[in-house]
Amino acid sequence: MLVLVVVLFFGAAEFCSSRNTSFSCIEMEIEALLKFKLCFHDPSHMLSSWKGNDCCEWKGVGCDKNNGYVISLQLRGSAFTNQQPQLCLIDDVEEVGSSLLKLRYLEHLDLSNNNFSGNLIPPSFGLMKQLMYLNLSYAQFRGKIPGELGNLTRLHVLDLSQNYHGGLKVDDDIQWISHLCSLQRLDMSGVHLSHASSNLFQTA
Ligand SMILES: *[C@@H]1O[C@H](CO)[C@@H](O)[C@H](O)[C@H]1NC(C)=O
Ligand SMILES: *[C@@H]1O[C@H](CO)[C@@H](O)[C@H](O)[C@H]1NC(C)=O
Ligand SMILES: *[C@@H]1O[C@H](CO)[C@@H](O)[C@H](O)[C@H]1NC(C)=O
Ligand SMILES: CC(=O)N[C@H]1CO[C@H](CO)[C@@H](O)[C@@H]1O
Repeated sequence: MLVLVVVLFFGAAEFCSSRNTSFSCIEMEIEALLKFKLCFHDPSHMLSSWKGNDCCEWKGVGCDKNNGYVISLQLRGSAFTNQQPQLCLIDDVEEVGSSLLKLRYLEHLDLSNNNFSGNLIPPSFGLMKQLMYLNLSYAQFRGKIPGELGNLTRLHVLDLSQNYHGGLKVDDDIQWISHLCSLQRLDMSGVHLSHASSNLFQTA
Protein backbone atom coordinates (compact mmCIF):
# COMPACT_ATOMS: atom_id res chain seq x y z
CA MET A 1 0.00 0.00 0.00
CA LEU A 2 2.74 2.41 1.00
CA VAL A 3 4.64 1.58 -2.17
CA LEU A 4 1.60 2.36 -4.26
CA VAL A 5 1.16 5.75 -2.58
CA VAL A 6 4.81 6.61 -3.14
CA VAL A 7 4.56 5.65 -6.79
CA LEU A 8 1.46 7.77 -7.20
CA PHE A 9 3.13 10.69 -5.50
CA PHE A 10 6.17 10.58 -7.74
CA GLY A 11 4.00 10.02 -10.74
CA ALA A 12 2.01 13.15 -9.97
CA ALA A 13 5.13 15.19 -9.21
CA GLU A 14 6.67 14.20 -12.49
CA PHE A 15 3.47 15.00 -14.37
CA CYS A 16 3.26 18.45 -12.87
CA SER A 17 6.89 19.33 -13.37
CA SER A 18 6.87 18.25 -16.98
CA ARG A 19 3.75 20.31 -17.50
CA ASN A 20 5.44 23.32 -16.07
CA THR A 21 8.78 23.17 -17.84
CA SER A 22 6.95 23.38 -21.16
CA PHE A 23 4.31 21.65 -23.19
CA SER A 24 4.57 18.05 -24.04
CA CYS A 25 3.68 18.04 -27.68
CA ILE A 26 0.68 16.43 -29.19
CA GLU A 27 1.78 12.86 -29.87
CA MET A 28 0.36 12.78 -33.38
CA GLU A 29 2.30 15.90 -34.24
CA ILE A 30 5.56 14.40 -32.98
CA GLU A 31 4.98 11.43 -35.27
CA ALA A 32 4.27 13.73 -38.19
CA LEU A 33 7.43 15.72 -37.57
CA LEU A 34 9.55 12.58 -37.27
CA LYS A 35 8.13 11.31 -40.53
CA PHE A 36 8.88 14.63 -42.15
CA LYS A 37 12.42 14.49 -40.73
CA LEU A 38 13.04 11.27 -42.66
CA CYS A 39 12.98 13.37 -45.79
CA PHE A 40 16.15 15.10 -44.85
CA HIS A 41 19.59 13.79 -45.34
CA ASP A 42 21.18 15.49 -42.39
CA PRO A 43 24.97 15.21 -42.62
CA SER A 44 25.65 18.13 -40.32
CA HIS A 45 23.06 17.04 -37.75
CA MET A 46 21.00 20.18 -38.07
CA LEU A 47 17.94 18.28 -36.90
CA SER A 48 19.72 16.54 -34.05
CA SER A 49 17.44 18.26 -31.54
CA TRP A 50 14.45 16.54 -33.16
CA LYS A 51 14.02 13.79 -30.62
CA GLY A 52 12.26 13.29 -27.32
CA ASN A 53 8.74 14.22 -26.34
CA ASP A 54 8.82 17.98 -26.36
CA CYS A 55 8.77 18.93 -30.01
CA CYS A 56 8.15 22.56 -29.06
CA GLU A 57 11.79 22.66 -27.98
CA TRP A 58 13.08 21.25 -31.24
CA LYS A 59 15.06 23.63 -33.39
CA GLY A 60 12.91 25.37 -35.96
CA VAL A 61 9.61 24.24 -34.42
CA GLY A 62 7.27 26.83 -32.94
CA CYS A 63 4.19 25.99 -30.86
CA ASP A 64 1.12 27.81 -29.69
CA LYS A 65 1.88 28.70 -26.08
CA ASN A 66 -1.71 28.06 -25.04
CA ASN A 67 -2.20 24.55 -26.33
CA GLY A 68 1.10 23.13 -27.56
CA TYR A 69 0.06 22.71 -31.19
CA VAL A 70 2.79 23.29 -33.76
CA ILE A 71 2.13 26.57 -35.55
CA SER A 72 5.42 27.26 -37.23
CA LEU A 73 8.17 25.37 -39.00
CA GLN A 74 11.13 27.57 -39.73
CA LEU A 75 13.35 25.20 -41.69
CA ARG A 76 15.17 27.61 -43.89
CA GLY A 77 18.36 25.86 -44.97
CA SER A 78 20.82 28.50 -43.93
CA ALA A 79 18.85 29.36 -40.81
CA PHE A 80 20.08 26.13 -39.23
CA THR A 81 23.78 26.71 -39.78
CA ASN A 82 26.05 28.00 -42.47
CA GLN A 83 26.37 24.54 -43.94
CA GLN A 84 25.15 23.62 -47.37
CA PRO A 85 21.45 23.14 -48.08
CA GLN A 86 19.96 19.88 -47.03
CA LEU A 87 18.92 17.32 -49.52
CA CYS A 88 15.49 15.84 -49.66
CA LEU A 89 15.98 12.16 -50.34
CA ILE A 90 12.42 10.93 -50.58
CA ASP A 91 11.53 10.43 -54.24
CA ASP A 92 7.87 10.71 -53.59
CA VAL A 93 7.79 14.21 -52.23
CA GLU A 94 4.07 13.80 -51.63
CA GLU A 95 5.16 11.91 -48.54
CA VAL A 96 6.49 15.20 -47.20
CA GLY A 97 3.19 16.91 -47.85
CA SER A 98 1.12 14.21 -46.22
CA SER A 99 3.17 14.25 -43.01
CA LEU A 100 2.84 18.03 -42.77
CA LEU A 101 -0.93 17.78 -43.21
CA LYS A 102 -1.16 16.28 -39.74
CA LEU A 103 -0.04 19.62 -38.32
CA ARG A 104 -3.50 21.10 -38.40
CA TYR A 105 -2.59 24.43 -36.85
CA LEU A 106 0.52 25.12 -38.90
CA GLU A 107 0.48 28.74 -40.05
CA HIS A 108 4.06 29.41 -40.99
CA LEU A 109 6.05 27.08 -43.24
CA ASP A 110 9.49 28.02 -44.43
CA LEU A 111 11.34 25.35 -46.42
CA SER A 112 13.42 27.79 -48.38
CA ASN A 113 17.06 27.22 -49.14
CA ASN A 114 16.81 23.43 -49.09
CA ASN A 115 17.36 21.02 -51.93
CA PHE A 116 14.19 19.22 -52.99
CA SER A 117 16.10 17.78 -55.95
CA GLY A 118 13.88 18.97 -58.76
CA ASN A 119 10.68 17.52 -57.31
CA LEU A 120 7.23 18.93 -57.89
CA ILE A 121 5.71 21.06 -55.16
CA PRO A 122 3.38 18.60 -53.40
CA PRO A 123 -0.23 19.38 -54.41
CA SER A 124 -1.23 18.38 -50.88
CA PHE A 125 0.32 21.64 -49.66
CA GLY A 126 -2.96 23.09 -50.92
CA LEU A 127 -4.77 21.26 -48.13
CA MET A 128 -3.02 23.20 -45.39
CA LYS A 129 -5.74 25.80 -45.47
CA GLN A 130 -4.68 27.49 -42.27
CA LEU A 131 -1.27 28.50 -43.71
CA MET A 132 -0.50 32.19 -43.66
CA TYR A 133 3.13 32.11 -44.71
CA LEU A 134 4.65 29.74 -47.26
CA ASN A 135 8.21 30.13 -48.43
CA LEU A 136 9.51 27.63 -50.98
CA SER A 137 12.15 29.83 -52.53
CA TYR A 138 15.67 28.58 -53.33
CA ALA A 139 14.44 25.04 -52.72
CA GLN A 140 15.13 23.34 -56.06
CA PHE A 141 11.49 22.58 -56.81
CA ARG A 142 10.63 22.09 -60.46
CA GLY A 143 7.67 21.69 -62.78
CA LYS A 144 4.15 23.02 -62.79
CA ILE A 145 3.04 24.87 -59.68
CA PRO A 146 -0.01 22.98 -58.43
CA GLY A 147 -3.25 24.93 -58.78
CA GLU A 148 -4.25 23.45 -55.43
CA LEU A 149 -2.22 26.25 -53.82
CA GLY A 150 -5.19 28.42 -54.75
CA ASN A 151 -7.00 26.81 -51.82
CA LEU A 152 -4.69 28.57 -49.38
CA THR A 153 -6.97 31.53 -48.97
CA ARG A 154 -5.41 32.69 -45.71
CA LEU A 155 -1.93 33.11 -47.17
CA HIS A 156 -0.41 36.50 -46.55
CA VAL A 157 2.95 35.58 -48.03
CA LEU A 158 3.76 33.22 -50.89
CA ASP A 159 7.36 33.05 -52.03
CA LEU A 160 8.08 30.65 -54.90
CA SER A 161 11.08 32.50 -56.24
CA GLN A 162 14.47 31.23 -57.39
CA ASN A 163 13.77 27.56 -57.98
CA TYR A 164 16.34 27.13 -60.66
CA HIS A 165 16.53 23.38 -61.03
CA GLY A 166 14.80 23.23 -64.42
CA GLY A 167 12.49 25.95 -63.21
CA LEU A 168 8.97 26.27 -61.90
CA LYS A 169 6.19 26.97 -64.38
CA VAL A 170 2.66 28.21 -64.32
CA ASP A 171 0.53 27.12 -67.24
CA ASP A 172 -2.25 29.05 -68.92
CA ASP A 173 -4.65 28.38 -66.13
CA ILE A 174 -3.39 30.78 -63.53
CA GLN A 175 -6.80 31.71 -62.14
CA TRP A 176 -5.94 30.01 -58.85
CA ILE A 177 -3.73 32.95 -57.89
CA SER A 178 -6.77 35.20 -57.83
CA HIS A 179 -8.27 32.96 -55.10
CA LEU A 180 -5.52 34.00 -52.71
CA CYS A 181 -7.54 36.85 -51.32
CA SER A 182 -5.42 37.51 -48.20
CA LEU A 183 -2.18 37.77 -50.10
CA GLN A 184 -0.01 40.74 -49.28
CA ARG A 185 3.24 39.56 -50.77
CA LEU A 186 3.78 37.30 -53.78
CA ASP A 187 7.22 36.53 -55.14
CA MET A 188 7.42 34.47 -58.29
CA SER A 189 10.69 35.71 -59.68
CA GLY A 190 12.41 33.04 -61.70
CA VAL A 191 9.09 31.28 -62.35
CA HIS A 192 8.44 30.65 -66.02
CA LEU A 193 5.11 32.17 -67.02
CA SER A 194 3.37 31.03 -70.16
CA HIS A 195 2.39 33.66 -72.68
CA ALA A 196 -1.24 33.74 -71.56
CA SER A 197 -0.41 34.03 -67.89
CA SER A 198 2.09 36.83 -68.36
CA ASN A 199 -0.68 38.74 -70.13
CA LEU A 200 -2.88 38.15 -67.13
CA PHE A 201 -0.27 39.64 -64.82
CA GLN A 202 0.02 42.69 -66.99
CA THR A 203 -3.69 43.34 -66.97
CA ALA A 204 -4.10 42.54 -63.27
C1 LIG B 1 11.95 33.38 -48.34
O1 LIG B 1 13.19 32.74 -48.10
C2 LIG B 1 14.30 33.35 -48.74
C3 LIG B 1 15.51 32.46 -48.57
O2 LIG B 1 15.61 31.90 -47.31
C4 LIG B 1 14.47 34.74 -48.16
O3 LIG B 1 15.58 35.39 -48.76
C5 LIG B 1 13.19 35.54 -48.44
O4 LIG B 1 13.27 36.81 -47.84
C6 LIG B 1 11.97 34.83 -47.89
N1 LIG B 1 10.78 35.49 -48.40
C7 LIG B 1 9.86 36.07 -47.63
C8 LIG B 1 8.75 36.75 -48.33
O5 LIG B 1 9.92 36.04 -46.39
C1 LIG C 1 20.48 19.03 -55.24
O1 LIG C 1 20.47 17.62 -55.19
C2 LIG C 1 20.72 17.00 -56.44
C3 LIG C 1 20.67 15.49 -56.24
O2 LIG C 1 19.43 15.08 -55.89
C4 LIG C 1 22.08 17.42 -56.97
O3 LIG C 1 22.28 16.85 -58.26
C5 LIG C 1 22.17 18.93 -57.05
O4 LIG C 1 23.46 19.32 -57.43
C6 LIG C 1 21.84 19.55 -55.71
N1 LIG C 1 21.80 20.99 -55.84
C7 LIG C 1 22.42 21.81 -54.99
C8 LIG C 1 22.29 23.28 -55.28
O5 LIG C 1 23.01 21.42 -54.02
C1 LIG D 1 -8.51 22.83 -54.22
O1 LIG D 1 -7.97 23.14 -55.48
C2 LIG D 1 -8.30 22.26 -56.53
C3 LIG D 1 -7.55 22.67 -57.79
O2 LIG D 1 -7.65 24.05 -58.04
C4 LIG D 1 -9.79 22.20 -56.73
O3 LIG D 1 -10.13 21.27 -57.74
C5 LIG D 1 -10.44 21.79 -55.43
O4 LIG D 1 -11.80 21.84 -55.55
C6 LIG D 1 -10.00 22.68 -54.30
N1 LIG D 1 -10.53 22.16 -53.05
C7 LIG D 1 -11.16 22.91 -52.17
C8 LIG D 1 -11.64 22.19 -50.97
O5 LIG D 1 -11.32 24.09 -52.32
C1 LIG E 1 3.36 28.38 -15.26
C2 LIG E 1 4.39 28.07 -14.21
O1 LIG E 1 4.07 27.56 -13.16
N1 LIG E 1 5.64 28.39 -14.51
C3 LIG E 1 6.78 28.16 -13.61
C4 LIG E 1 7.51 26.91 -14.02
O2 LIG E 1 8.69 26.74 -13.25
C5 LIG E 1 9.60 27.80 -13.35
C6 LIG E 1 10.84 27.45 -12.53
O3 LIG E 1 11.39 26.27 -12.99
C7 LIG E 1 8.95 29.08 -12.85
O4 LIG E 1 9.85 30.17 -13.00
C8 LIG E 1 7.69 29.34 -13.62
O5 LIG E 1 7.03 30.48 -13.13
